[in-house]
Amino acid sequence: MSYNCMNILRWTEAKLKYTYDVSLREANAQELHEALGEAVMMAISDNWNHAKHTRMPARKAYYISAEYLIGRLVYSNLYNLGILDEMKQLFAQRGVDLAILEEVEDAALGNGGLGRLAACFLDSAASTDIPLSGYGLRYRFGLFKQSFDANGSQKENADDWAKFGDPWSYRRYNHTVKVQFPDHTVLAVPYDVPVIGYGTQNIGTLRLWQCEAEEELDFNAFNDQDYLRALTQKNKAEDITRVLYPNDSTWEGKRLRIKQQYVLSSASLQDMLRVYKTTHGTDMSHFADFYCVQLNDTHPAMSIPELIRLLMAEGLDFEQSFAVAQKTFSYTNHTVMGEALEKWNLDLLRSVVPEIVDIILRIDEKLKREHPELFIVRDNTAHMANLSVYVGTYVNGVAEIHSQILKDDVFHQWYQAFPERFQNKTNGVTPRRWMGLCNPELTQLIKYRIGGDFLKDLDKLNNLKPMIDDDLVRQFNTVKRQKKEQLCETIYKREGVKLNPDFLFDVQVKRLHEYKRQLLNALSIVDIYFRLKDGSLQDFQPTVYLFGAKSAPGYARAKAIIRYINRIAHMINNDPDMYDKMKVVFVQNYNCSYAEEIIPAADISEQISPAGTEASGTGNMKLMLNGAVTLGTLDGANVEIVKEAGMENNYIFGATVEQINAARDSYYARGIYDTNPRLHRAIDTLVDGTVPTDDDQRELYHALLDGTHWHKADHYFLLLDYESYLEAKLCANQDYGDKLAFGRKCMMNIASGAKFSSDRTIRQYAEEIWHIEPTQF
Ligand code: 26Q
Repeated sequence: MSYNCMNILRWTEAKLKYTYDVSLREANAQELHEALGEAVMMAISDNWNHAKHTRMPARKAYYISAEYLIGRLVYSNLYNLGILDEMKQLFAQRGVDLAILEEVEDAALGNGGLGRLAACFLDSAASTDIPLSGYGLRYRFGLFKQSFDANGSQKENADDWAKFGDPWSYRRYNHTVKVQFPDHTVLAVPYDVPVIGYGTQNIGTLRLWQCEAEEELDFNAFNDQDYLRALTQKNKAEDITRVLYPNDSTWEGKRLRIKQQYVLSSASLQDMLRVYKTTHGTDMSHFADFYCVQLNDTHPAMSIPELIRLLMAEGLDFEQSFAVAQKTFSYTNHTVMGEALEKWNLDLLRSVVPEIVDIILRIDEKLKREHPELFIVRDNTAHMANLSVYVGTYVNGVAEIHSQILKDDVFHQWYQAFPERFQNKTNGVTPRRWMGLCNPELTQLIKYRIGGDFLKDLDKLNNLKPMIDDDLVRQFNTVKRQKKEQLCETIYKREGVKLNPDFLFDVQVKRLHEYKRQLLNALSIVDIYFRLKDGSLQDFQPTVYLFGAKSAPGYARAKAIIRYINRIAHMINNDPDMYDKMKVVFVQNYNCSYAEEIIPAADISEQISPAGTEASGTGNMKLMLNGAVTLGTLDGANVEIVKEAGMENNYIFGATVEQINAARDSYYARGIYDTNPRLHRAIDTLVDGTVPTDDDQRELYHALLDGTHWHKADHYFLLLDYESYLEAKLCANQDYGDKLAFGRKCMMNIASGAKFSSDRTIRQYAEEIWHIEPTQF
């Protein structure tokens, strides 16, 4: 069946008429979004129902994740249905520009990489007919909206993403489940979001739980006191899914966070058990033959004791339940940094989920009987990663180097006990959103050369390699220039900064964190600036340095780095000597939709974490696929990117994991500062008044050079890598002078990007972890 665009248009018009009494032309963005969304939901309903109710495959996989960073759905849904262009045309014929929907909020139910990965996986599973459903939480407020004040400081605003309605989900009250806490019971109400595959009839489901109070407000039955108590209960329930925690990579042991995690775990498993019973009866011992669950980090790890609890309530004993759980779950780790691994104080945990604690203790006893050298509970603390390795079939890292570090380091003892459990699944990104949708110009160019639909089979990109000649490179450069012009327009509109699309675009977009070393990038820019001013740097290709990043609201150092970069930008952008040489811009509210505009315009992709800290990175893949060269360390997926695309087509610098480990104890940051006058001068701008300074910037300065009571100086080795970074950065800048040679490197990256499709990743999960096959409906 193909979709009838005229019908969708008519339904949209009808909905606008009866709900808002407006015509297509009169409708504002929100009204149009709701009406068009509803019309598309009608159009897909047959296929969606069909996909849900057709005979169950032998085994289905479920992805449980506390985050899904799905972004704006309207364009990607039309795109995956194959009707975006036709719908644009139909609307245009009626005087409506579908670009008006760019005003619609992103659904940012995630922080960064981990949440976006979950969204890419669902897209890939649907597009390759792999039977995978998602479970998550429907936060009322997604990741905060960011703006900068006159000081250059980050300000956070609530992201009430569904305040104008959410046409992309159906509330399924009939599948509501109850979740028990010692002092109250809450309802978890599911909202189902269709996951529309590309080039297939298949439509998957993302089921998001929203917490509500159990008792309906009955105005007649209540006296004043009961009424107020009922309202308190209502708030208490709704509080649980009110807000997404805005931390990324740092762990915070908050009570409400336990509740969120338990609701996600319990509601999802109750839902699976309900369906199991309707199809397979009451003998629960075969549960794992039909269900397997992937845990997206340890955020949903309470699912493990919760399944055991539910199975025991159905009559299985502990050992039987344990065996089923072990066959059901696998766990993906997304970080090597100790401070990010979840560990809960047992008393706190017991006060919120007492039965879960009892089961964790039983699991821990069993473990210690079998392996006295290992532990889940130690010092009255439950280590959720250890629980997930023990009661799971497989554990995987998200890039080769990361998976190796898990075996050598983070889970070394576990690896010795259970070597067969450890796997790697290198991350990927969906080429539909990250090429087709965000870069139709490049997609068109590639399609013209290699024919067929490479977005369904990214391996076809390899066919480009022998075709990369001057002609193709020129066409690529023309596309890149177009994407820069488009981005310049957006940035002028949103940030008020005029950029020149003839400049080199050097881009670092990702969450703000010390380990990602945005400060290293900034210091190098200051150094280059001074060198341009004093004339010691010649032949410099004019460059835009672009940053996009949100900081966790309570992360003072990260916020100081944002402020510092904004102040640097202000100084440089207002220096007339720099007009034809460089611009620095830190865009506000970097999110999925902004990424879709920035990434296609980038020439250089900054991936500069110290080796051994970034688990994978996925922005690096998106930038590669859009023809940016990587300026990066041998960390995360960068290692595999340059293995595919060639060292000679990228700019690799800095210490390797081994060198970093060797430097760890002997390293003396101040020694480098004292002997490198240029770096010295750049670092001094944190405190010497070159740009407005403040206490937090001074603290950054001391953290770099003197350390603190818990960290040695320069914990993330900025000074260690500085010279080699600057050299690589200037080399890339020089190379940009030869547009054909540089464009060829970019094209080599695109042509080598096949591995980084999440279609490949999800196929490997299906084959090597879940042991399931694609199923046509
Ligand atoms: C935990 C407890 C309390 C509050 C917040 C959190 C929390 C939330 C989100 C901890 C971590 C995250 C997100 C982590 C994340 O995004 N990791 C990234 O995952 C990507 C996908 O695998 C990798 O590519 C990145 O390297 C990794 O940093």
